[in-house]
Amino acid sequence: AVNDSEVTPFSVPSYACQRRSTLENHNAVLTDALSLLAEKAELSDEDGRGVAFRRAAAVLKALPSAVTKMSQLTGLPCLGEHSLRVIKDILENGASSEVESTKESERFKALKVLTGIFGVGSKTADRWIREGIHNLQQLRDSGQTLNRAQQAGLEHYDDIKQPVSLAEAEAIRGIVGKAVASVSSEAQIVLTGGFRRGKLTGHDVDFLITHPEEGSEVGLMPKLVSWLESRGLLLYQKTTRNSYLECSEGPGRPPSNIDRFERCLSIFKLSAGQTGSGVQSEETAASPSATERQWRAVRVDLVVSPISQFAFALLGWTGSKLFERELRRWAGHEKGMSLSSHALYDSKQVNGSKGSASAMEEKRSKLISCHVLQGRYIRASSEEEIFAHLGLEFIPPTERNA
Ligand code: DCP
Ligand code: MG
Repeated sequence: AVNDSEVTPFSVPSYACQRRSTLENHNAVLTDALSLLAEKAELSDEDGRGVAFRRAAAVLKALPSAVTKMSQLTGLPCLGEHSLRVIKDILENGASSEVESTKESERFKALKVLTGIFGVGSKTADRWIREGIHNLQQLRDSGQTLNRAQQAGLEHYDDIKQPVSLAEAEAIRGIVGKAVASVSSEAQIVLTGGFRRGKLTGHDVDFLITHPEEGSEVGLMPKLVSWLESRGLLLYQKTTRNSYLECSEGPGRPPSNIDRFERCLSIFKLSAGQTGSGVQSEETAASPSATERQWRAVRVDLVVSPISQFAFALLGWTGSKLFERELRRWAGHEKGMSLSSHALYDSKQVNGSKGSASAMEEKRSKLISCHVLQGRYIRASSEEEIFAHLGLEFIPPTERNA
């Protein structure tokens, strides 16, 4: 068998959404290296390069055993020159010089720390670095104006950087589930994101909420947030309303990839009693108050979807991010369709309704073509149906860890 794997090159389909990617990874050393380079690219506003490294890492994650020789990679998709150079370096020298020097780089370290603050993106972090701010203390001392999200992010930095455990996610699921049930007897809540894919830890907890009767989901979010806030469970929250029908998706224009659901980004206050364990902080010595503290801060995202879009929202919010990206690329490049977290749209069908309709009429006809009639918007009430429409074999959530 060892000989076989040395002479037989691996074979993997090109799109991540055609593959079953479990959490089992036989090439973690290689994929960690490529993921770090992806992260560096993303933090430097080089998204194309970032995606290339993410795709290369995903191909290696899908292999049935560890790569030991470059010849095994012959014919594999998505492995560009740069990724192959990194892999070769690691196989031959035990490490990649580019990865090692990135890890040591002051700029990379500063970008990681600063973007680790909730509410801080790579552009803000880059500006601060140019002003000489490289760490949290320098940021605090700088007198920079922080928005409400960034203030909360800085305040709860140590908690938020600690991974969220499955037990904590389930505890929060219990609390948010109770909140949902008390504001609406029929509303449904699902745990999405990494935990739905079977991960045991995450950087946050993602929930999708819907109501079996179309339209009855309207108003749920504010009630839910009030319920949680009145019990002191939210350290921070910002709700963005649904803007799906207001934006750019006019007739003749496919839905965009950014979703427009009503969404609440929050920092949850989770009591130790609710998970049956104390606060596990690495930095109890540095922050003595943490030893006394009986709660921790956890990032929680709440999303509300109308039932007609629920299957798309569930698929879109389950991830992984690369799996989602690959589904959309497959839809567009291989099927002439456009997939978003709201809908699947067949770009090949002709639409006659392009004209000088009033804004109101246009909005109404958009609503009809999206959600009521079978137009070029393809209906689906389950993830299975969406995969079928896309001509893909169904991949369950636990195998979407690309
Ligand atoms: N997502 C999205 N649009 C956004 C944010 C996220 O479509 N603006 C999707 C893709 C992600 C999923 O939702 O896979 C959840 O987002 P996370 O960033 O929480 O990713 P994960 O849950 O996969 O990772 P983690 O386990 O670190 O939380
Ligand atoms: Mg998540």
